[in-house]
Amino acid sequence: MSTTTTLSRPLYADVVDLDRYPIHELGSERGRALIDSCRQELAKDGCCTLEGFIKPEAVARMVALANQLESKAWVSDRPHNVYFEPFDETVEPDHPLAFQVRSAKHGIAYDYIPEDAPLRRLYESDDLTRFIGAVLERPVLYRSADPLDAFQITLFKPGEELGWHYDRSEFSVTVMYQKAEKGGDFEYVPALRTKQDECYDEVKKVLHGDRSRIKVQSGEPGTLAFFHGNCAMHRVTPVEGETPRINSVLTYGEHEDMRLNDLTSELFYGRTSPR
Ligand SMILES: O=C(O)CCC(=O)C(=O)O
Ligand SMILES: [Fe+2]
Repeated sequence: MSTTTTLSRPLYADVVDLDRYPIHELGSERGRALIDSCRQELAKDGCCTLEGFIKPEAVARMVALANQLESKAWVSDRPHNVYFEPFDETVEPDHPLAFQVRSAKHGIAYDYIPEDAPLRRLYESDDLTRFIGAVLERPVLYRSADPLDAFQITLFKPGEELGWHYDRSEFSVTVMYQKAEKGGDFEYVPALRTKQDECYDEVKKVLHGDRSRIKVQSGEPGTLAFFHGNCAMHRVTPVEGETPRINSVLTYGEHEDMRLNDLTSELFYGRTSPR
């Protein structure tokens, strides 16, 4: 009889390539090496991309699910500034506080996504939360408590895009399921602002077409990406061609009760409470 402990198979073993990304054994040598390399990439580029994190079969199931749920998606299309704050009419029109960008997307809320959906099972596992927390060097990290936004699926149909913006949350985690034929690139400018300085002149340059500090990531299907969305201004370029870009944003916070405010919830989901 074997005396070694038999570890139970994680509930998301069919979702993550655990040979390459052992998030179920973070304390092991391979687990620690994974965390180290993610931290280094994040510090160097302001973004860390883990290609092939999600297994192809799970990706295919998420694409099928997104197509199946498309009629439930909330379609939003509106102008905003990069801070998601009311336009400031007292400054010049090309000032970042007044400058208009556009975001248009199809958002499928958390409460439409079945409990057994591959990525929902992964999102709800404590192993993933622990892994994200370890990379971000957070002693405590919680999944968002928002019933609509904590985990969702977004389709960017032809012509849709996400304008330049900063996220309200400090960092973001995305998972790509399907790329557009053209466009739909994730573009970001690492550390464009700091907690102390909005760096308006630098922001203005990017808004007016300066590409010298922009990094581009096309995101192959199955990629999980981390980025500091609160300091790195970012956008999704307009989708061209027939194929929608499909992905999810996984939302975390340092407080147990993190939720969207009603205004943002209305904007992205057309409601503020679950069905
Ligand atoms: O879809 C992406 O790649 C980024 C999404 C994003 O920036 C957001 O939802 O705030
Ligand atoms: Fe964002």
